[in-house]
Amino acid sequence: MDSLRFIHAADLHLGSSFPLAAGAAPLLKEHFAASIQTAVENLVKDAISLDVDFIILAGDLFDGENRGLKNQLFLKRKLELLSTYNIPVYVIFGNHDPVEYDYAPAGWPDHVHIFGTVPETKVFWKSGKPAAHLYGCSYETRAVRANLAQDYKKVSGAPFHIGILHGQEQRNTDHHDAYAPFLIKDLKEKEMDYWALGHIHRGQALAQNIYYPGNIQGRHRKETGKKGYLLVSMTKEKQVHTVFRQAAPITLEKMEVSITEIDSFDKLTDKLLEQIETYSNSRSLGLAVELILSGEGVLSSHLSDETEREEWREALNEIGAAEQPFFYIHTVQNHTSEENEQKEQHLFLEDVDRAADYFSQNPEGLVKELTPLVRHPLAKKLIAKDTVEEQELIKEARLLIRHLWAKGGKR
Ligand SMILES: [Mn+2]
Repeated sequence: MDSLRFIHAADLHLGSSFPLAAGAAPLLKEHFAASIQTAVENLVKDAISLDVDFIILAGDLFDGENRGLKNQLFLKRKLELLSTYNIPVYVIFGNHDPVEYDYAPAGWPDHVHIFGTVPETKVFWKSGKPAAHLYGCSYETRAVRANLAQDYKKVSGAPFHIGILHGQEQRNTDHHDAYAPFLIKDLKEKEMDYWALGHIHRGQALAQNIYYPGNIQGRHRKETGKKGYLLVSMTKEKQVHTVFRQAAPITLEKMEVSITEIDSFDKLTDKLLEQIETYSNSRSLGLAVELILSGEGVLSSHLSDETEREEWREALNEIGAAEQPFFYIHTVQNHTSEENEQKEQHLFLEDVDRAADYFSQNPEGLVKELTPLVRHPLAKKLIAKDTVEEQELIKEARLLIRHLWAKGGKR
């Protein structure tokens, strides 16, 4: 029995838009628009140069249900390159690209194996022998609430067994709207050698052989950090080893800079530029930054002025557009205060702190408070419930209230 080496990717979301790049220079906008395609090209190039056994794409290859004919033809063309190298591709579709939708069919090359909408087994052959069984299931419609994993059936006859699933771990009550929900124990019971998951955009391991690779390119402000795929190796002894590899040309980051002891905008700019330097890496075409300004000092009153803040952001982005790799500040959050402001304590602020502490220790209480809000038709357009990170929300709310309070006091 041989060892096995393959690429596990998911959530390409081809066709996705980049609203955060709306105000960027035209060339940068083009880079954002092409970034997912570039990430896919990087993945295909790597598969060839690493000479992997196969590639798994675990759902949401396309962002929209109609898939887009251009996106389909692009992906097909790129995957065709793998045929000469004998690298098959195993595909399931997820909630963004369910099978039962009237999209224009583009067709797939023969070495691209698509799983149907009931769990099925596909055989990977190597040197004339079955080398792995792959199990997968595509979404029929957008909202699949059934525990698909439960219906996967391990079939003997190959040395390796790999489950492919687009879905979400069923945790507490707050995840009752999860897609293809499962418990980690459901997956473990199947005794697969590896579970290739998709759907959650932050790469993570649920167990030593159950992984989400994360999406291939960050698109929204929450999708920060390096994005790419997992290179998975399995030894004859079924030892799993994964290495994350970057495929995304553009990285999104959240960066905090303090204004404390800084008395001019050129000094603040230098400080920020130094910080940006530390983020550059070899595959990067550019960096998209959400800037959080913190601390207290003389620049605070100017940063509170939206016009001045925007002018500074524009000046920074002119520098950023000319850099290689480029950087683009898509948002500036001002959490600064003037000197002494933060030292004033007040009963109201003490209450705010108490509430923040309470909710950070009881996040389920916050979820309960938030539910009517995120279900409101107007709010729904602005907040996607699954993108709310409770601890971060509490921190931001606390800073915002303090900031507004301090401003109001001076009027
Ligand atoms: Mn999904």
